[in-house]
Amino acid sequence: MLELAGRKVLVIGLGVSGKSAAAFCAARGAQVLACDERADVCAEGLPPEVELRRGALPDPAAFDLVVPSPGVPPARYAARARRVWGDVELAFRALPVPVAAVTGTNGKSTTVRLAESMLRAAGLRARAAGNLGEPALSLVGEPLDVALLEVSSFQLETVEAFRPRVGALLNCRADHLDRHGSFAAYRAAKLRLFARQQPEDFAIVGGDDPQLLAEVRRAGRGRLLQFRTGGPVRRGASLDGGALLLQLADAPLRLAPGDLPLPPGPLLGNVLAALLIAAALGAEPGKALSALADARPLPHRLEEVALRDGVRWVDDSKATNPAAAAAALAAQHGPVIWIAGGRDKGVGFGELRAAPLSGVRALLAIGEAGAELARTLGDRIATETPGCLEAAVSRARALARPGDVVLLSPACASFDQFASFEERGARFRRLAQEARS
Ligand code: UMA
Repeated sequence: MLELAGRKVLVIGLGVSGKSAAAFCAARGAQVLACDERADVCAEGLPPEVELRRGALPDPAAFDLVVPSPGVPPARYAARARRVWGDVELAFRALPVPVAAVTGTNGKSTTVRLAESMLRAAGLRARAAGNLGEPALSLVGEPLDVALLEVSSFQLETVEAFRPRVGALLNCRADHLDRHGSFAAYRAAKLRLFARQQPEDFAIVGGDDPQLLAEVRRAGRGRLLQFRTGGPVRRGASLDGGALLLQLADAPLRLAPGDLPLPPGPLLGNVLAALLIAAALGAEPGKALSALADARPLPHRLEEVALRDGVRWVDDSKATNPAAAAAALAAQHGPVIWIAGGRDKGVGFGELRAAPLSGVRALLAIGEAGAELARTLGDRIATETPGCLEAAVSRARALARPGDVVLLSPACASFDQFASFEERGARFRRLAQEARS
């Protein structure tokens, strides 16, 4: 399926994805030029046979194959490239096992990790990679029964034959519009997940969004399964009293969680989606569900990082779009001092006007988008613009009373003031743990 020997391959971008792709193609006999526009990009991790170029990109037309990193916009190469495969396409072509791929605006990593532990609890050798950090190609050569991939809209722009046995689109809300140009284009990229599926494959979708459901139906030929926490579904996973109802084929299966902890709010939808993914890949559902006994929330997702003088400090730095921040606000009990802001991804904040704001005692708006956030929500809630995270935490410390939650749920990317959402969350944790009322 992969004929790379002797081919001229251009890898664009030398982050984790590009380095893995360059090494992968070189190991298969391709002649690889790896380039990055950053003058100081480091060559560590590149095999010696890969030629490295820093600075201006070469003409893609001179190569048999272009492998762009997810962060490189197609406008940089697409018009002149003969063939484009991203690292997800390469991994798919090389993996000899069924692939389940998960996309969506929010909840991808949580769902993929849950599905991974459910598959393992059912005795299958499963490993997850992709947008969650480790590149997709890290799965190639591993002893696996199934491969799990978290895929972003960026990665889905560069697939061709990619056909996951199980594809799951959890939700689709405004995000990354600075890159895709419009919500329609962003959603179209997500729907590419299903384009190559055949009737023996599964297409899983969140059932609460009728428009998305209709689009998934049209996007491919896979068997449609829905997951829903707020009502029944025809095929898929839903709740029935305190139990989980699973219906893949004809007979429904009722799973009583017993002593297993079912998470609250949007996380419950992630559990249903993960269970569907695991079951569609052959896991025995009862065994899969037992993985919940050891499930822990991932870092920076509604993670309680300090409890001081009756004030809970919650790090939700991964909430990098308005929909995620709105869900975080909805999940709080008690008054909230809300720290938000950072870099707007072309999305704006209008959606937050419909968020549950009644519990917000103060919004402390930071970063590039702080003023815009304050303008958008200032007539609804008390708002201040302390500018940076340090100042926001010190102001939160002054405002907080016992029973309050100080919530970092930014609704924005971190790149204006931090290297990543992880760095932003870690800084908040440290400041919160130092904080004394
Ligand atoms: N570069 C160029 N020219 C460009 C753009 C980038 O030369 O026009 C170079 C940069 O100088 C840099 C390199 O490309 O050296 C970075 O490439 P990259 O941004 O694709 O980063 P990677 O380290 O390869 O990480 C990528 C994903 N990054 C993005 O999608 C922006 C990671 O997702 C992913 O974990 C990793 O591959 C492994 O699959 C991150 C992300 O922010 C976490 N994803 C978005 C999200 O979750 O919202 C989609």
